[in-house]
Amino acid sequence: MMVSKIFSLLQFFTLFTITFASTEEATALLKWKATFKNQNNSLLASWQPSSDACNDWNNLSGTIPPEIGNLTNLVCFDLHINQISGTIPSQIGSLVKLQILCIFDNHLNGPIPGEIGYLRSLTKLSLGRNFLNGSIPASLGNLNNLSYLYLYENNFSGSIPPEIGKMKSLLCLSSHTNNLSGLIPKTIGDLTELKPLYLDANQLSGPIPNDLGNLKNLNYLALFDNQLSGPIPNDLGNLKNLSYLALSYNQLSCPILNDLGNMKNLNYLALFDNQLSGPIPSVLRNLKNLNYLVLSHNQLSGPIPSELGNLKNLNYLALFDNQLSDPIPSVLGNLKNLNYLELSHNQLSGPIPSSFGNLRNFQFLFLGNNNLIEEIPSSICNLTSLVVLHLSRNNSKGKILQCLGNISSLQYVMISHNNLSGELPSSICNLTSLQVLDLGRNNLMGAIPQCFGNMCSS
Ligand SMILES: *[C@@H]1O[C@H](CO)[C@@H](O)[C@H](O)[C@H]1NC(C)=O
Ligand SMILES: *[C@@H]1O[C@H](CO)[C@@H](O)[C@H](O)[C@H]1NC(C)=O
Ligand SMILES: *[C@@H]1O[C@H](CO)[C@@H](O)[C@H](O)[C@H]1NC(C)=O
Ligand SMILES: *[C@@H]1O[C@H](CO)[C@@H](O)[C@H](O)[C@H]1NC(C)=O
Ligand SMILES: *[C@@H]1O[C@H](CO)[C@@H](O)[C@H](O)[C@H]1NC(C)=O
Ligand SMILES: *[C@@H]1O[C@H](CO)[C@@H](O)[C@H](O)[C@H]1NC(C)=O
Ligand SMILES: *[C@@H]1O[C@H](CO)[C@@H](O)[C@H](O)[C@H]1NC(C)=O
Ligand SMILES: *[C@@H]1O[C@H](CO)[C@@H](O)[C@H](O)[C@H]1NC(C)=O
Ligand SMILES: *[C@@H]1O[C@H](CO)[C@@H](O)[C@H](O)[C@H]1NC(C)=O
Ligand SMILES: *[C@@H]1O[C@H](CO)[C@@H](O)[C@H](O)[C@H]1NC(C)=O
Ligand SMILES: *[C@@H]1O[C@H](CO)[C@@H](O)[C@H](O)[C@H]1NC(C)=O
Ligand SMILES: CC(=O)N[C@H]1CO[C@H](CO)[C@@H](O)[C@@H]1O
Repeated sequence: MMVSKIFSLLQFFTLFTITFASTEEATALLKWKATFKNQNNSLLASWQPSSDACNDWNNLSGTIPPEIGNLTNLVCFDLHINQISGTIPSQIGSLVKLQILCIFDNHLNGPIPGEIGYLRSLTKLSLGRNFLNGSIPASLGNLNNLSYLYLYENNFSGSIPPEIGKMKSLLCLSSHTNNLSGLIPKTIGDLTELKPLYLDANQLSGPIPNDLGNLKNLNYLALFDNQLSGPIPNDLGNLKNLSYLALSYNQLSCPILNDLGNMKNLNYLALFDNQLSGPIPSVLRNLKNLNYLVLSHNQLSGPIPSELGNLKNLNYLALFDNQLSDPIPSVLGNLKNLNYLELSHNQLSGPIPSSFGNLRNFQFLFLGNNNLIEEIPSSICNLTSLVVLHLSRNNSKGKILQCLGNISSLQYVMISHNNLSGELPSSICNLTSLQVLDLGRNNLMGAIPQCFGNMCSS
């Protein structure tokens, strides 16, 4: 009677793919279940035997008791997205058959017990989005069957242990949004199976190790929002499978290396908010899959290379706040997929290329704070999707285009601080979506069109 009762309950523990070798284990499990605070949770009642061994239970609260250590046959422990609180007991180190430990998105605090290093069968360790702290235990290096290590969005501090490089099976390492400091260990370069590597939003400092260039299978590399310094290492150019490279918000310096031109699969390149200097390398023309290119807020100088006109897939291009000079290459008008262009705060001179009239997908055009002294080309009026036209602080001359009134999508027109003259055309009244029209500091004259009523134009 008692035994059958236990088993009918155990049926519902679908997350434990274990054979209960002893009544001791079953007792431990039930004891733990009894610690859940919300016993009457309707989800508990609906637990069904499932083909998915790692079924998740939602909305459970309670703690993980030390007795968990008695479940020595446990293979899969999955309680992700619940409200489990307290610490991870060191007894977890007894679950030597555990292959999956998945408790992300709970309220766990305290450190990862060093005993985790005994779980030699682990293939997936997922602890993200909790309140865990302390340092990453060096014993993790013993987990040489581990493929997935997720530590993101916790409060881990201290440095990344070099032993991490011993986890030769690792495919994915995500430890972003913590408080990790010190150097990125060179040994990460030994994790040659690694595909994504996320260490962004920490306090990591020092150089990016050249050894990362050994990670031949890497497709995602996110190191942004740290305090990394020095050059972008040459060997990163070996990462031919990389599709995403984000090194922004650091203190990287020196010129952008030509080897980046080898990353033929790159579609996202973000190097903004660093101290990179020198020219924009023309070899970027090889990055034919590039979709997003942001180099803003650096100390880049020289012209915008006309080779960027080869990047036919480019959708988003931002080079603002550098020291770029010379005219804007008119071949940028070939970038048929361009939707966003921000070149503000440079020393660009000459005209706005009339070829921009070809960019039919253009929605956002920011060219303010340059020296674009010529007249605004009427081809701009062909940009029938344009939402933002920002040309403030230049020396553009001529009249405000009558045809601007044809761009019915316009919401923001900022052309203050220029040398525009003549009258404000009444066609502006057709811009029914207009939210901001800033024309201050020009040489405009005449009346403000009737349709503006009492609206102030500057
Ligand atoms: C489980 O382990 C604890 C110590 O961690 C022990 O006190 C207890 O007797 C064991 N057995 C059960 C069924 O909880
Ligand atoms: C749980 O449900 C039982 C009967 O349905 C009820 O007697 C008990 O008070 C409930 N407990 C809580 C904590 O709601
Ligand atoms: C989760 O539990 C809390 C109370 O413990 C309850 O207020 C909430 O509605 C539950 N959410 C879901 C999705 O069941
Ligand atoms: C590690 O994985 C291999 C291959 O899947 C397996 O044969 C071996 O038993 C695993 N080691 C442990 C400690 O589970
Ligand atoms: C971890 O957090 C606890 C509070 O949850 C705190 O008492 C402890 O000092 C923290 N440890 C470290 C290493 O920051
Ligand atoms: C992280 O730890 C620091 C110091 O121990 C504490 O001040 C901070 O509130 C913690 N942050 C989170 C998100 O737990
Ligand atoms: C980060 O860690 C440092 C010690 O390394 C500590 O002083 C600081 O409070 C922590 N910051 C946060 C936001 O947890
Ligand atoms: C790169 O990715 C392809 C498939 O996307 C894969 O076949 C190849 O092994 C990976 N590694 C290298 C070094 O090219
Ligand atoms: C603007 O579009 C019209 C019609 O679509 C075309 O004839 C004209 O050449 C275009 N002008 C420019 C400068 O692209
Ligand atoms: C723009 O609108 C004017 C009328 O204001 C019209 O004559 C002209 O053909 C339009 N131009 C384009 C390119 O649609
Ligand atoms: C506003 O648009 C209408 C219809 O598209 C057009 O007939 C009219 O000429 C336009 N007004 C101005 C001032 O361009
Ligand atoms: C008229 C005007 O404000 N021109 C500005 C255009 O932008 C350059 C660069 O920021 C300024 O030096 C000019 O004063």
